[in-house]
Amino acid sequence: MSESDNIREPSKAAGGWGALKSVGRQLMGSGAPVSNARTLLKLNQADGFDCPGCAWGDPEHGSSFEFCENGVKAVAWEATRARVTPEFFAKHSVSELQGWTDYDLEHQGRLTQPMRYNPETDHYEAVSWQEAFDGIATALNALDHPNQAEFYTSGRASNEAAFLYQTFVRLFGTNNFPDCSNMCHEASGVALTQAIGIGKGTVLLEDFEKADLVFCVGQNPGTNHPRMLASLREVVERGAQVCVLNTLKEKGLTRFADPQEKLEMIRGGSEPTSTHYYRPRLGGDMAVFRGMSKVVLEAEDRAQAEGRPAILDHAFIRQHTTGFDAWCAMVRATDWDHIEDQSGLTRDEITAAAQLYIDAERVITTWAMGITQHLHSVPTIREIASFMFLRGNIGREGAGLCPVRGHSNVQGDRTVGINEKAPAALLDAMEKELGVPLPREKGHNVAQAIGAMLDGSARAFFALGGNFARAVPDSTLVAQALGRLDLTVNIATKLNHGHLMPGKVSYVLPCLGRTEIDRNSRGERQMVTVEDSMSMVHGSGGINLPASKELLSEVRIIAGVAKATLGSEVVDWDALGDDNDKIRDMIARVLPAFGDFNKAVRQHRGFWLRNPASEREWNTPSGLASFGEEDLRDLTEWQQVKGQQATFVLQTFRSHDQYNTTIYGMDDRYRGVYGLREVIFINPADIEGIDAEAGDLVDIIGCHDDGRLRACRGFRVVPYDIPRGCIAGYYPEMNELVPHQTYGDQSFTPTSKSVVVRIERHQP
Ligand SMILES: Nc1nc2c(c(=O)[nH]1)N[C@H]1C(S)=C(S)[C@@H](COP(=O)(O)OP(=O)(O)OC[C@H]3O[C@@H](n4cnc5c(=O)[nH]c(N)nc54)[C@H](O)[C@@H]3O)O[C@H]1N2
Ligand SMILES: Nc1nc2c(c(=O)[nH]1)N[C@H]1C(S)=C(S)[C@@H](COP(=O)(O)OP(=O)(O)OC[C@H]3O[C@@H](n4cnc5c(=O)[nH]c(N)nc54)[C@H](O)[C@@H]3O)O[C@H]1N2
Ligand SMILES: [Mo]
Repeated sequence: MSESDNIREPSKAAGGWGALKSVGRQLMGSGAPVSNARTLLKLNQADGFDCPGCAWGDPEHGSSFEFCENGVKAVAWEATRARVTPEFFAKHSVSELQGWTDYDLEHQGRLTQPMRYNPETDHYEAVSWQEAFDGIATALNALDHPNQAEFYTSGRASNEAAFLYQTFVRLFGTNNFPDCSNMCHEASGVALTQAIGIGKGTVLLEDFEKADLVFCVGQNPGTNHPRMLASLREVVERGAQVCVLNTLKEKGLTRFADPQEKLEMIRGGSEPTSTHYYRPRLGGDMAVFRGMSKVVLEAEDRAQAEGRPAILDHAFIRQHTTGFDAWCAMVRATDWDHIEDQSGLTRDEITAAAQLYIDAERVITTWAMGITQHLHSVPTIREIASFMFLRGNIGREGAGLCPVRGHSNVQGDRTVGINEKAPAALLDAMEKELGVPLPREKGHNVAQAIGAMLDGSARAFFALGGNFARAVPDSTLVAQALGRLDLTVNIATKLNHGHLMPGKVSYVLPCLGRTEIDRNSRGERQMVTVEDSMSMVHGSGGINLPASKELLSEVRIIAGVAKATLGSEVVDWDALGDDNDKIRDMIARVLPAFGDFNKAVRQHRGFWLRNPASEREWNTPSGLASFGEEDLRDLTEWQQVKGQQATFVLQTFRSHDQYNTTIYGMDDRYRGVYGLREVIFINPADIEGIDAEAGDLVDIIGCHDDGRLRACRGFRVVPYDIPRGCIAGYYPEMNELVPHQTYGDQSFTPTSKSVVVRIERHQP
């Protein structure tokens, strides 16, 4: 394919016929088009299954079916006809499979049987479930200490699976819970807990219908939360404002043609999804919010001097917050040069954005990875919260904070105890429920688990879903460390690179997916539950026949491993593994917020988990919402490594055809890239600066100074409307460049959106 085939005009709007065409292709490509079309009708329905795509909420009064192009991809991906059987593993050795791409591995289809690695033949071989459970138990019990094991969770796991898993792991004796959330919204959890006493957002989907202004910051909903576009579009249609802060001009944040709107599709029309669009530099958002707060404070001064009504919500600030004076002094002392330099926006731009805020009664701020994957993500989110406190934009209709979660149940997993530093209240309640003491010392997050694997203190890795080896920074280094462990276990639906670095003893345990019917030993259908970004908990029950007769639910697999490892004296694993209602009863005893869980979840559309901050009740040490305490930093030193020519700051993000490490296809339609993932997006002026031309191949070299050579070679230069000095490329390929030693302060999240690199001429 020539270079002009790879790089073309991007689509004019997100959604539209391009999305429908893609849906058709996905359904046909799955090998089961008809049954998958039927499957889609049950997506996000009260009696169907929760979309495994993202964690955006479902509308309260949604009667028509709710899905999006990328939800379809997620479903077709799981409901494929292709199978990875024992014969497949007999044919391909692990060393051979290591050379395959992520795309090729996952396109082999669904895993069908439990497999054990045979180091003598270098092949995975089929085993019975009981052999697998016993083998894992023996290896776990042979460790010198439970803390030598790392228990990873990916955010697709249901509440029931996650709760049972943390019960098992804590009884086994460790709090080592590295979690995909550590690489994702951890900073939101940390910062919001400090600011408002709960690590979750405070808005409901209905609030978007009432907001006068939505700030949409550092996220790309057109690809990653497509159903959110409908909400943004509705805000704009109502005459309210959507102000985007994004380093790139993302298609979905400009226009959206809703494939579910028949007339619009026929007319080929589309509607705007934003009214204002500003492009800060990577990591510049704290400066933007600081600048906007400065404008608001100055406007308040003028209003006071002129005897006009106040702009600040003084009553809210007085009654509900602490730290206002100190924070104000800091904001006033920050000068405009510093703000402009750090934000990459001009004072005029920031003033115009702040004026929108001053003019709006009800404001929502949403954000995702563009905010959370930086060194200073926690202070940035504190700054966002402080800005919102100024006019009391929290805990009332149409206003609030909305971190838009990634994996469909990543928020729920945390709620039910996947937490390496679980609150004492949860551990107390678990001890009361189980009647035995549990470990209290903090466990490992992802960064610490990687450290323990690299220094040899970790000996076992167990994954409830996900693709740890590819999702983490320095992925090759970490994959090699996985291969040195005594035990690796992966519960998974599809084969990925994380399974191909087997430890001495290694198992791959295939599980049912969310779209599949799960029956217990009495033949009763089981459902699971999930929690979305708006803290709504709902049920999810599959409708397709399982991909293989051998598959077990995640819950039953966890129960099997737990029983073999710990015995059944404290917990009747067989009973819990066989009846999700029993797990839910246990969750409700440990976490009273779930109320009469089994009853509530069977109501139409589930129920809302109470969020005190959304009712202006602050579970912070002071009992008040807390203004930020950090001053604006100077990113320059961090972002420019001294003595190195032409350094750039790289963000690693998602293309339109991927789900994290799962690559559905090679196109990124909204950005005009086709058939290729090895690209870098770069400002045309910077292309000249590195003496290259559009379409050239270049090498991108990491600048982190620890003696390790980090390189992505032969990437194609794509001119793009992106601030100078900032470049962008795709994760997971570029995880080779992300150093595992640099992570966010307090969040420990890899700095995947600010990787310092230089660009060199390609050396074949
Ligand atoms: N189809 C699909 N859906 C998904 C996923 C998927 O891979 N595919 N992943 C799921 C998961 S786990 C997650 S966490 C979410 C991720 O959802 P997003 O956060 O939307 O994910 P990214 O692709 O990383 O996009 C980051 C966005 O932030 C912008 N950005 C980057 N750095 C900065 C910055 O410093 N400032 C500002 N203002 N903007 C910045 C980028 O230009 C980009 O638009 O999506 C979830 N949904
Ligand atoms: N450089 C860089 N790195 C990043 C990011 C980034 O933006 N840039 N984003 C980070 C983020 S936000 C996240 S959330 C992580 C994601 O990290 P992970 O959650 O670990 O990765 P996924 O790619 O979502 O996992 C895909 C695998 O999950 C398994 N799977 C799918 N469905 C199921 C199921 O129902 N049950 C089970 N048991 N397994 C299933 C399949 O085997 C599939 O191969 O990556 C992080 N890494
Ligand atoms: Mo995520």
